[in-house]
Amino acid sequence: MAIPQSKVFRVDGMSCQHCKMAVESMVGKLSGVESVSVDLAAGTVEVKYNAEQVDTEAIEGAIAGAGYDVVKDS
Ligand SMILES: [Cu+2]
Repeated sequence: MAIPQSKVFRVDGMSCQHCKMAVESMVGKLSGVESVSVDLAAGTVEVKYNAEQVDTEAIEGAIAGAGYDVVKDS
């Protein structure tokens, strides 16, 4: 049994409920993603996922596919 991982992504461009829904549905479609939680005020997306099924690159790709920019750390 895999332990779910959790990661908070910083995402630019999310400004309303529509953005929130778009990101949550795109990321939520990935198999291995257990939950997606968008915080519009903070500009963050918290994702819980099974690292055996999906990786952060795929999650970032889904966020980008929804039309938003993932802000890279460092
Ligand atoms: Cu919007």
